[in-house]
Amino acid sequence: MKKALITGITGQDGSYLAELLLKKNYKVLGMMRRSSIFNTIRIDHLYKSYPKNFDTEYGDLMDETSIYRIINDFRPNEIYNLGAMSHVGVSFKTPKSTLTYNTLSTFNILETIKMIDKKIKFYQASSSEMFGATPPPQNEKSHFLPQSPYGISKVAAFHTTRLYRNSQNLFAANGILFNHESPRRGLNFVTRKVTSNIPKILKKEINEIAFGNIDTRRDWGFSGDYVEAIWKILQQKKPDDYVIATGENYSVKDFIKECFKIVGLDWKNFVTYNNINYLRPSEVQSLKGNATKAIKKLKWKPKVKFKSLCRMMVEADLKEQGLSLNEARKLSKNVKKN
Ligand code: NDP
Ligand code: GDR
Repeated sequence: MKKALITGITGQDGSYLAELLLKKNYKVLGMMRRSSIFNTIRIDHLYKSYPKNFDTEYGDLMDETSIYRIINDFRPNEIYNLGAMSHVGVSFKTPKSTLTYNTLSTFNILETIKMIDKKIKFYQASSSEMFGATPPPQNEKSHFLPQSPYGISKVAAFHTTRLYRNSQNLFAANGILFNHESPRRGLNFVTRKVTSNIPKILKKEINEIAFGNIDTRRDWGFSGDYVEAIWKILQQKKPDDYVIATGENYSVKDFIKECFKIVGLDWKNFVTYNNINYLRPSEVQSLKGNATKAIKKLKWKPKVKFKSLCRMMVEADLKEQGLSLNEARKLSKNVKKN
């Protein structure tokens, strides 16, 4: 039985990846940090469904003694480093801790692997944000021109991973993932912000949603598809770096428009702007990945495309707030313009 350690287990990707590995009969240990209220909502079902093969352990990416203890005790075959301060906008407000967490965490784990067992395979959650101002389409050979402290931290961690692969002969690989979303996406990322607020508009709890720049373009996929690619990256004979993307991009405005359309509302009546809270000091204008290498070598392909993703997220948020799509469409007839 293979054993996998996942950092960032309480996050969106951590939960989908754990689910995938457990279905593949792995024993999975998730590393989580202590929080003042329980934040295991995305993984609670896994403790119940896989009592023997799934567990979590307290640790912190900044505390290398905790990383050493966990790896030494659990002896995983694979480590997936998903833990990070992952919000680009917030990284402008907390640049130092973002750089520290997102970069040193990778060093801490790779150093520990080097000391304990060089056969442990390592996956680093790299990001399309690293490409920043480089125009689309972006692939593995595109330049990194990060536009945020988050982007810079991920470039440093990307190169750290390559360094340990090349200089220490470790199986250390990067997945350069473009935006991927799901009903489990954090509420302050733009897609989930849209889909979680639509039911509130329908129930007249709010009458508008404020955004920053909605002309930026992103290549949006589904997290459930992307964790499949993450797993495949560690199953290759040799460690390498792969772009994971759908190859299509849409503006934030397109996303908003599509989601409002699903429930029968005209987005223009409910959108406002708040440049102080949501406009970033510098922005990544357009991301569109070329995943040819992954499609060929990993034999991976995204299944969920843009419109299905919008529909999946809208329906999940309606359901979470007690509405069916039919009920939502009926309510939309009585919701007034802003
Ligand atoms: P989330 O923000 O949903 O999850 C991040 C996870 O990291 C959480 O479990 C969080 O714990 C944990 N974490 C943060 N800091 C620490 C720390 N100091 N010690 C221990 N754990 C910590 O992110 P996603 O699941 O969306 O993304 C997973 C990874 O992939 C991240 O590294 C992200 O940067 C990267 N990525 C994501 C993309 C996307 O579109 N989703 C695209 C490309 C890369 P807690 O719950 O306690 O906050
Ligand atoms: P991103 O995702 O920055 O691409 O990073 P996010 O959903 O935060 O922003 C996407 C785009 O929407 C614009 N935007 C807003 N964003 C947020 N969050 N809230 C708003 O109100 C708003 N209004 C407009 C943003 O400016 C941006 O252009 C995500 C994260 O998951 C990273 O961890 C990951 O590495 C990258 O995707 C790939």
